[in-house]
Amino acid sequence: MKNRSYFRKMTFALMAATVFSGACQSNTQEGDASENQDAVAENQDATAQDGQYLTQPLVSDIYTADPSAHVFDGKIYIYPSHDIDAGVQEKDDGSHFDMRDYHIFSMDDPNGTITDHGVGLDIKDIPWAGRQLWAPDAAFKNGTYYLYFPVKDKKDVFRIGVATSSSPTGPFTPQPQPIAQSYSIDPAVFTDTDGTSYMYFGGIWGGQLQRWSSGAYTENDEYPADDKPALMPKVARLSPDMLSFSGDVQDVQILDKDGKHLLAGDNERRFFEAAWVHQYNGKYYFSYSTGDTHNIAYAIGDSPVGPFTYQGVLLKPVQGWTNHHSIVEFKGKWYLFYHDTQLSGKTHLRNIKMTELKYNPDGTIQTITAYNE
Ligand code: FUB
Repeated sequence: MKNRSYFRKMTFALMAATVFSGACQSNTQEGDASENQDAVAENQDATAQDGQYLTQPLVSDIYTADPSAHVFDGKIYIYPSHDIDAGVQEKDDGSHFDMRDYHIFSMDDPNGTITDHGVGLDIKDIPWAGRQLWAPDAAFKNGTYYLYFPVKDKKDVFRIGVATSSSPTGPFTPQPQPIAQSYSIDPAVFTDTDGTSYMYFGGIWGGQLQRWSSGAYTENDEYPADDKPALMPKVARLSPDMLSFSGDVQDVQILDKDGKHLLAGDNERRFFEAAWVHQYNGKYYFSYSTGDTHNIAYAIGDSPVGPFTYQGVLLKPVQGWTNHHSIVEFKGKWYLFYHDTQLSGKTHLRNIKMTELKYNPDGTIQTITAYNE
């Protein structure tokens, strides 16, 4: 499965992990800022010499990943996964990503400090949840904040749930059941200029999307042949109360410049997981991870439900197996949030980061190289 070895920088990773373990004691609301800053500063010393990393971790007292960033009320809020070492053996189905809660973070300014608001949702409070609380997203509508999350149910099938709060930092109260007709992982919610909200979701391999090809769940993995269209991410319109789908689940079509579907064997470009949608200059940008080829790629369309035409890579592979991002505008600049494994050197113990994202005059995105092997 791993065509990029995450052990390749083990010496460096061990050095970073040593720094991390010294900073690991604080896991409380607001954290211990001075301890955090010391750990990050030491990491910066360790990395500045060879310029291996474009940016430094935003959080260094817990492991964080899959950052979904939003601007609510003039502040940046970040909704990441909270990686833990649960002692589960690494497997291709991602069982070792055995996360159990979400911390929520905020920043007043991209160059300022980051605040940990503590646990916003815990798996033990989700009545239908089994295991593996994966990449979440958030939205705001009609005075309520919504946290969308994928988790395996008690039959070990990924579903997507929603929880609500009157505050962007929670605590969030989950609905008693998963969203009807939802499945697989990595929900991302985009609200269009007309106020309509859409959820994008799906992920292959450990994300189980390949088990829904017939429309119903099957334990068998059913992948298309390499010369057939790749499995497509999904999109559904959300109901006005943001708690259910108001229309059918549809495929998100990602086409090449000749209007043909990307093929299942086109691992460098086809969808794997981690969908995100944003709007720029009237166009809709659908970005995603190519998984086993580790890129964040993007495609552009004229409608929030596609089709989208593939454009290229916006973030090259980072250290670690997974690559997962979000894109947000704040005070006239655009930012990419992403993660890598700088602090731990381990696939399932990641740390979130951010950097500025820039567009070319034609609307294409300048490719970011955040890690030099
Ligand atoms: O964090 C668990 C999973 O790893 C996410 O859901 C995927 O997008 C990948 O980042």
